[in-house]
Amino acid sequence: DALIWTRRVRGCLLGGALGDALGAPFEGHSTVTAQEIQAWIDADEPLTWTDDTALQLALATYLAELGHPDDFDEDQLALRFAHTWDAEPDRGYGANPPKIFRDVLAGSSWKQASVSSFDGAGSLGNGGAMRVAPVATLPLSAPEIAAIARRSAAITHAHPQGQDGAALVAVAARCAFTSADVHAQTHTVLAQCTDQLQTPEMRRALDAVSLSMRLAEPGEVARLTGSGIAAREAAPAAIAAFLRHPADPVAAIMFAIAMGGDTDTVAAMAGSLAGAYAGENSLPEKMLHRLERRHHIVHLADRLATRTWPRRSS
Ligand code: F2R
Ligand code: MG
Ligand code: MG
Ligand code: MG
Repeated sequence: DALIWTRRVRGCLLGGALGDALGAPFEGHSTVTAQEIQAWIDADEPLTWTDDTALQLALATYLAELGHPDDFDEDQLALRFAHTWDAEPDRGYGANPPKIFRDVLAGSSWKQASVSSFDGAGSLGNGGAMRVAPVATLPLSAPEIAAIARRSAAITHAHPQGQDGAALVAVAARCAFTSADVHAQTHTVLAQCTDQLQTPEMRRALDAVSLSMRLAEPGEVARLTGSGIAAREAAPAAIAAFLRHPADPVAAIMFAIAMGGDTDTVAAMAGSLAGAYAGENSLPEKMLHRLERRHHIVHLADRLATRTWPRRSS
């Protein structure tokens, strides 16, 4: 019902922010020990999030204000992203998005800047995927969610892999929001995701997730999926962490951080997915009380949940 829906939307936004903030100190480390992670989990310091959450909240705010999914407009979203970056440019953004945001604030089109980046290849980084989970709250079918996810990513990520990463995480989040039992439905979740992918690279990356399901160690899983800044590594790594601990966001986040690599981003996506599945009540209060702007995130989640309820079921 509507209350459960609200708890899931809160869980998604809070879980993403927690994963980002918990993973941030380890970003770029090739190995992270269980003791290092546990010490940081048990610490008392504030949990400060990065660009991943700043843009995820910007997207959630945009969707909460959207009249109807058909009104989705990349120009408006690009402007919101650009203002979000401009207000706090030191959140640890990737190399390329700020170049696009600068152009947008100067009145130029995001499209030209996005398409011409990386010598015309477009970005295949994970920035489109890391912010996309709120798209899955829209009361739409999986193909429709994937299409909006791609459009939200294209503003900064013109490369097909960058957009496929966003489609993958959004469809996985839709499964998380709607599945009754992810443990029993792992293969269904992966199949629904695969159906919405367009690049052979991302399909292969998702095959690696299937293969990795028999592995217990985060390092072993990361050797199969990768866990780096490319969307084709980070998005599947996050799905792998989520599928291991769908009902326990903190465990999914810890697994993601232990994979090493782009730890804030993989943990943010894993936290969003597990939070969407397990809901707000699965997040420990002792961690939430450390989280930056926690009450703002809850308030935003409530606005988004109201806007997106009732969901269409199929
Ligand atoms: N920027 C960071 N982290 C780097 C800071 C280092 C860290 N402090 C450390 O400890 O080492 N984090 C945030 O950025 C990532 C998301 O990036 P996004 O938004 O996708 O940016 P960008 O610039 O588009 O892509 C990221 C990098 O990927 C490589 N790349 C992308 N497309 C490429 C292409 N077509 N060819 C070659 N390389 C490509 C480039 O190196 C880009 O800079 C998240 O981790 C977020 O947390
Ligand atoms: Mg970051
Ligand atoms: Mg327009
Ligand atoms: Mg990162």
